[in-house]
Amino acid sequence: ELAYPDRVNCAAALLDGDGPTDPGRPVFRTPSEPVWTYGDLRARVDRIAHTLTGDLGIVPGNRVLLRGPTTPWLAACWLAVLKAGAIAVTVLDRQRPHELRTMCEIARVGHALCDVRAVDDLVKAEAPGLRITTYGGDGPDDLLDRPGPGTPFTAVDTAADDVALIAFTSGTTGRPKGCLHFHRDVLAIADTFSRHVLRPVPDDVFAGSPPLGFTFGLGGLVVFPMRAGASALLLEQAGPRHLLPAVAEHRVSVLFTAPTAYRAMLDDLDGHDISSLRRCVSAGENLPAATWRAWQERTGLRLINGIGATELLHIFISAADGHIRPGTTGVPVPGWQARVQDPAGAPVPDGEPGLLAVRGPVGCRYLADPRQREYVRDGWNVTGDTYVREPDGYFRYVARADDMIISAGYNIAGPEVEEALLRHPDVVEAAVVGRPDAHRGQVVVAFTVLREGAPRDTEALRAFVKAELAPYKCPREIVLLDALPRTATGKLQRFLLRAPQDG
Ligand code: 3SK
Repeated sequence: ELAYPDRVNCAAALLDGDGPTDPGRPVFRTPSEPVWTYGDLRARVDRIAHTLTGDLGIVPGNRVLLRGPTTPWLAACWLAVLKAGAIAVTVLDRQRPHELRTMCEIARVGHALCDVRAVDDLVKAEAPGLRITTYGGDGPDDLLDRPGPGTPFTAVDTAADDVALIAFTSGTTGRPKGCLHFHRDVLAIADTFSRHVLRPVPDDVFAGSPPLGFTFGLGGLVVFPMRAGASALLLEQAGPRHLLPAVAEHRVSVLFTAPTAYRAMLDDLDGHDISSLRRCVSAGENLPAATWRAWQERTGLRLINGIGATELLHIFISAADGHIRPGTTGVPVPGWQARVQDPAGAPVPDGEPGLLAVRGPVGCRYLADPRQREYVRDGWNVTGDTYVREPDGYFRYVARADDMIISAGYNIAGPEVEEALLRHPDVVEAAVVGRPDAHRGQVVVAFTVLREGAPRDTEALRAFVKAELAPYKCPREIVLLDALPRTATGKLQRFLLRAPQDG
């Protein structure tokens, strides 16, 4: 049971911990700037909080949009907004003007703090009534150049269930949904997944690819390290090519990224000293067992698989160390419960596929959106994933519920076919969808990205899959692409692949 006081401000709790962390300890590192210590961070957060509540007139409950690349300043703005009792509305710096405008409308955002390098699209969004303040520029109006009183800022006395954060999820299609999260939720993700699975220590250095506008990154790069008095390396460029040198140079010990990036890094491991790594978290998408095994063979490290959701803030099923079972996601993280149920909400027997339903310290609360009724049913959060629960309580991913393919009466899980393709040494990425077909209902079509220089022989690929899977699961067609379509958070957009291809 997690118990928080009735009144808690999560930013103050992260900044000060159970007693202030030694002010000289590092909190944020970057490839170029001097290290930020906890003392630096506290002083900078307080200065920003004074400006927010002074010059900018922000009062508790105001919604403040935050936008910019992953930098310590973005993290400091996020903490200052929360410390001032306002609500941080996090967006990705890849989001475009029309998406930003929609999110500002949904969240009724009045102010924005924006990295000066990311301001053009926000201005173009023309969100009604939005006041934008930039940071990181050099004009007198820049957020960081305003003189402050130089005194500590007393955190606003928020209730544990006051809203701290609005995080947007667009899923893989559709109008974005704003998810409300409380001050206590921010602490709960650290006190469940991070505490029990990562078990961080103050000397850990966290790093990874998810941006701070995605709660995967916010948790992994700000909340988890700070809750443990540890530090994080914040990278503006965090693609697979950048991660390995960064791990080596900054002695990163806890890494967060997606399965595709682990696969890409496998080709590039030689010449990089990654001996500092002790935990590697893979989430955001299904982790194929072949990727798990290849990573273990090459690095000796056991990937920590996890399923999380913006609706639930972070990861709720995973497994640690010796409990990891390749090919499964794991077990409910302590504090969480999970089950597999049918569309009417009745539990299905172990070993049979059904809808994943979870409940725990964080729940889905969409902001004014009727889709709330689909996601939360009888107190369970129904995530939209098809899962099987094994008899000993491990949860195995099957597919996104709306991605099951039904072909000539057979139920086919696209990820199983994708995993078979990924076992081929030339395949870097694979996505499998059902395409409408007059005779069979749907036929299986695969899209793959091949290693550079590999022969573009789709018949050989089909023969390879045929040797791996029952014939009815084999793709009728294999299409070669340079890249797969993905959302700003890196999730595959299968719906784009289902449409008939041009040419
Ligand atoms: O996969 C996701 O969507 C996710 C969302 C929030 C936090 C963590 C994860 C993996």
